[in-house]
Amino acid sequence: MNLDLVIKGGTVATASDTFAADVGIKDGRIAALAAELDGAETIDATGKLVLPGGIETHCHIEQESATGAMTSDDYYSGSVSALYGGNTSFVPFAAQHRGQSVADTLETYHARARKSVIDYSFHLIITDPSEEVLKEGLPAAFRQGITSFKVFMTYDKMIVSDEMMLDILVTAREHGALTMVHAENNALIKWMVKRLVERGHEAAKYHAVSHPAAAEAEAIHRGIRLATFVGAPLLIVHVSTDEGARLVAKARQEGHAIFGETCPQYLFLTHADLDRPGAEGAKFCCSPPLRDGKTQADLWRHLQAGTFHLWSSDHAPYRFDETGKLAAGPNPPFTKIANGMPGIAMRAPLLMSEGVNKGRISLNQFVALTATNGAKLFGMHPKKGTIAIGADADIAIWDPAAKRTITAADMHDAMDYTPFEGFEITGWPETMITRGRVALSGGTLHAARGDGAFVPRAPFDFTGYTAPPPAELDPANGFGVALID
Ligand code: DUC
Ligand code: ZN
Ligand code: ZN
Repeated sequence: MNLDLVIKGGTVATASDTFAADVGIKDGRIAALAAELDGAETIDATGKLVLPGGIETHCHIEQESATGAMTSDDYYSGSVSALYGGNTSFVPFAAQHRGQSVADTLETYHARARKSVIDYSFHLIITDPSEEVLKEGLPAAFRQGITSFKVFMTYDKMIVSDEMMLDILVTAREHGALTMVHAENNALIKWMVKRLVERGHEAAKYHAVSHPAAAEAEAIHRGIRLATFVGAPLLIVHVSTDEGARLVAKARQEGHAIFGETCPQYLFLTHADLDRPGAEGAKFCCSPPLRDGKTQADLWRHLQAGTFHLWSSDHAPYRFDETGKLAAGPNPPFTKIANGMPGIAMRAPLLMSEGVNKGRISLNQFVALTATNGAKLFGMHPKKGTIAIGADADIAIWDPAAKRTITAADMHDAMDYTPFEGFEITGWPETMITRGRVALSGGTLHAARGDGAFVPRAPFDFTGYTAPPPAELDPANGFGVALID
């Protein structure tokens, strides 16, 4: 076979196996795995790790936030930053404004995404589940390969009621889509905010106080009960508490298709960062908020135990200036600070350094959390997310021993800060290959604007989730009527 490119002498790892092999690439796909291969071009990977390229499945790119602020990263800078951080695909959000059709929403984001240097898809954020959206918009999106939807249980501009959420879950279930949820109790947060503001507590650190763990736990519990009632799969994004994680683990143990995601900020930062001098705390405002040291340890344990399927950045980049965090002035009250922080380039390196290199998780768990699980949950596997014959040649070659002190310039995004400034880490993705092309090597970008392509995705795969549908929804029971007759 005439191979176009061979990655020679590296240690290959997938979500299940680690082995020494050369990887042969032809026409953008993995064509051979063998002890010795030759090709037209070779990359020497001696001493390096050859891993599936990361798939970032939670990031906000060229998206208006809940408060109306635009993210600093567009699809070019966001995708470049993702690539530098070891990713070969990403799935940002396409956010529907109330009153907007799904078709119009998707058209807007397709136009924005054309600049991407890596492959992409979108999760649709649904804020207005009208009859038209449920009956026509979502099914049409699904036919185009958009097989995940996100809903918010908080934020006045985004929130859906429990009733609306049930409608969305049932529609998703019917069409094989996965619903994602931002789970925090809106009323509890508003009640806390009011009390804090009345007492003059408006500094950034009170953001964490206003979003207590109870708000997350209550909403996760409710979200899971709604999803399991209608037999729909549900992914709880950015879980930040032990209680929330336990709810996810319990539901899955009971056979339900309930999944969890957590993010680096909840394991590497704490609410003490919100109390940095001056307005610096604004850089660390995200929702759910940063928690405490005990929670960090709890979340590591959940990561090790398999509670979480996904490790995502929740990259939501707002600059530390009047276009972003300081839009309400140089010393904004916490109620007027855009929620979110950047991190798409640090998601995988932080986990490699502090997870794999410190012996907390295996290399195979790393691959699962950063690439394979996302590909499977979101219908991109086996084209994406693994190293196997026939898969797209989306590969990250890591130097596991490279040492870095993190600076904002390393992020290659459109931001003016990184919350991880000064972190010392070991392990760095040094060569990136996207569909067989060297997209990044030796710190130099080779990928061009528009090299990325839209990836239509398959339906959610229910295999292995055994909980029966509730009797109330079972036609054989007359939708529950038989139970009371
Ligand atoms: N939720 C997110 O998922 N990202 C940024 C802000 C938020 O509230
Ligand atoms: Zn969210
Ligand atoms: Zn997010």
